[in-house]
Amino acid sequence: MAIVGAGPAGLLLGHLLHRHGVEAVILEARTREYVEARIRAGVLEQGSTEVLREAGVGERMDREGLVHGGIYLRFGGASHHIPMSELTHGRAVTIYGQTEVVKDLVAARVAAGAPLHFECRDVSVHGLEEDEPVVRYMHHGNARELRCRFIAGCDGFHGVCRTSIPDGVLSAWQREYPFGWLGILADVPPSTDELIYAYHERGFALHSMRSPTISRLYVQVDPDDDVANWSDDRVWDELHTRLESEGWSLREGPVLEKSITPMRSFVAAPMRYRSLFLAGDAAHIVPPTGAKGLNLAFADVTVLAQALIAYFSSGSDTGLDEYSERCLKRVWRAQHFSWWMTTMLHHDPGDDAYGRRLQRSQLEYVCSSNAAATSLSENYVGLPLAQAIEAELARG
Ligand code: RFL
Ligand code: PHB
Repeated sequence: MAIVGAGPAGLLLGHLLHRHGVEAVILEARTREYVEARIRAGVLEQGSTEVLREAGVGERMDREGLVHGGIYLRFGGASHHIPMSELTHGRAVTIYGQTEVVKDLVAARVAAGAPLHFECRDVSVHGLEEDEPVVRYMHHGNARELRCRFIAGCDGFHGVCRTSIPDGVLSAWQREYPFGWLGILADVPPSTDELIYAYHERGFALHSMRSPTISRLYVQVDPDDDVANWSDDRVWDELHTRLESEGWSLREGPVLEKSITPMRSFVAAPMRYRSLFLAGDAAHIVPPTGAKGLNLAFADVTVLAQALIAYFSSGSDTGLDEYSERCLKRVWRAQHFSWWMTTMLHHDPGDDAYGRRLQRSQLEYVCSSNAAATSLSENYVGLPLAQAIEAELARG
């Protein structure tokens, strides 16, 4: 196998395959330091934690991760708790940074002595219609060629794999949102025990965290805005205003990182073209409001690893043939949930007063109806991954 990209998808796929004796080479464009420091997701669904634990890479996550059984929705100056664990038979999410997941997976691969090459330049994929496709790349000034049975395109939204598929094969669906998120990492203990998602007339805000001493906070901004326009003081002012609630206050601290992310929804299907499989952000993107991107990447590669292991051990290609369809069911559920959370919680500058009243009504409904809160909760904590796959397999 050739795996393009050492993000969460490529690294977990490589790890799962290695444990079952399937050889793979992982090729990554960036340096190890860059990949390990890239601040992104923070919320792991229970299914994702189970996959990491079962694969023997959950030890630090179990020690350092923060298990959360709920979230707060904050609007109209009041906070409403959604008791997700109570509503989902005890399921929960774990707060553990993507940086940490990536560090753990890189360390496991290095310890196993399995091939993982950083700083690969000019990666290109060829012969996708053949049974022996080829990946060409430059490594430390040398031209290299890797022949393999399959290629896994785990190279993210801007990677080369998806765009190497011939025109006319893929269908794509997408939506751009008229806002982005400005995120900060702050050296200050979180001012909350669980995440706060805030709806405010000035725009959305989120109080998340990385550890008992590090907070992660976001404010909705214009997608074309420049971080240079956002002094630390201005960010804190907005956070105070948007997160405000009676009897609660926000602790400030030194800002360690600050960046703006645009928001989009995107799906390309099918997720396979002959000898090439797409997984994670290479095939689909969700706005981060539902905390689903990393979890979807893990779900994809869990399904793909099972199918590849079956293929290499018994020659069965049923799992490979069904890969795309199986993943897309979960992908579209996450697409809808992420879109729904995003449109419920953000201030759309193009929306009118009527639209804002609908948002308020929806928020009040979610916070007052057990049925509506349960729907949010089961989507947020995620479908049990192993169970969902077993059920699919049993269904044939
Ligand atoms: P990645 O992480 O983008 O990794 C792709 C890797 O491929 C490399 N690459 C190449 N390598 C070789 N040759 C090429 N030509 C290459 N082109 C690219 C890249 O350098 C990179 O190392 O994709 P992957 O593995 O599919 O993982 C997806 C996740 O990273 C992403 O979905 C999440 O971060 C999304 N996300 C969240 N997901 C969650 O589940 N929960 C969250 O709480 C959450 N919060 C977030 C997020 C994403 C955010 N941003 C910045 C978009 C919060 C934010 C702010
Ligand atoms: C994060 O901690 O970075 C985070 C948490 C929840 C989200 C998105 C991002 O919905």
